[in-house]
Amino acid sequence: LIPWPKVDFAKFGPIERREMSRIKKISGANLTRNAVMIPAVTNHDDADVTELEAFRLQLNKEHEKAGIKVTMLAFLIKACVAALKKFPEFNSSIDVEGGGDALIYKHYWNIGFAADTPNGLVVPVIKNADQKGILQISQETAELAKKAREGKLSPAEMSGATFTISSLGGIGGRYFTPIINAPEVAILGVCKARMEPVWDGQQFVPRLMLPLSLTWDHRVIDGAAAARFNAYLGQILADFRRVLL
Ligand code: CAO
Repeated sequence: LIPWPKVDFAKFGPIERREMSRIKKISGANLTRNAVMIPAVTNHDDADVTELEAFRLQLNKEHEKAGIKVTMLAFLIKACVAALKKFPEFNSSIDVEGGGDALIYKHYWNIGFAADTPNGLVVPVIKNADQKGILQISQETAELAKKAREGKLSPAEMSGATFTISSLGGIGGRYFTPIINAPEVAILGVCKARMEPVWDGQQFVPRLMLPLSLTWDHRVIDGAAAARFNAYLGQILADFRRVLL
């Protein structure tokens, strides 16, 4: 690589130097390694979450008194667990210590989720998400996100993920290309759902469409599998009864 450009910024105007947070220094090094070393590709897709969002709002009314807020993120975690079970290579890691010629399939489903904090990005983990319901996952993600913002997450609460979700849904945007959190082999980026005219075969109907961006490690996964993973995720988010099939 050619050397990084050296510029005397002060020559062009006033400047100020600020040290990066500890989290940014650590995550920066990890992100650089992951971006440079993983042959990553991103597939974009949309999921129809019209009925799911109506169900979520109904659940929120039902659980208002208990103070539980049911979130889209909780449904995404459950939908990803179902997709990871159907496509197990997405829940694997390359056996680097064993020479890199084998995959280690994990028979547990721990889902990390990116949490934005004043000091930088952290990834708390919902352990054994396959064994938990939507209400419990909603509560756990809220507690972990609060702890993250307060800088109180323990290393154990940030380790052991088998797959990560990065949701910018509460903020905005359409699609983005998340960086895989090694040694995981895929990550799902989610943006803000919006009402769109969708052709139902006869007419355009207003549907709430959720943008999904799946980044995957091409050493482990190929494009067809990624497209199938996204399509399956979309089917489940459109109708969770499909998890039972
Ligand atoms: N589409 C539309 N609206 C959405 C949505 C989506 N996909 N996801 C959430 N929302 C809405 C919710 O309905 C809620 O609206 P109300 O306040 O009106 O009820 C609002 O956004 C907040 O949602 P939420 O409470 O469910 O929280 P969240 O899931 O958006 O966020 C968390 C939780 C931890 C993911 C978030 O705080 C966060 O840190 N996001 C940033 C992650 C990040 O930085 N990723 C990038 C990593 S790469 O640098």
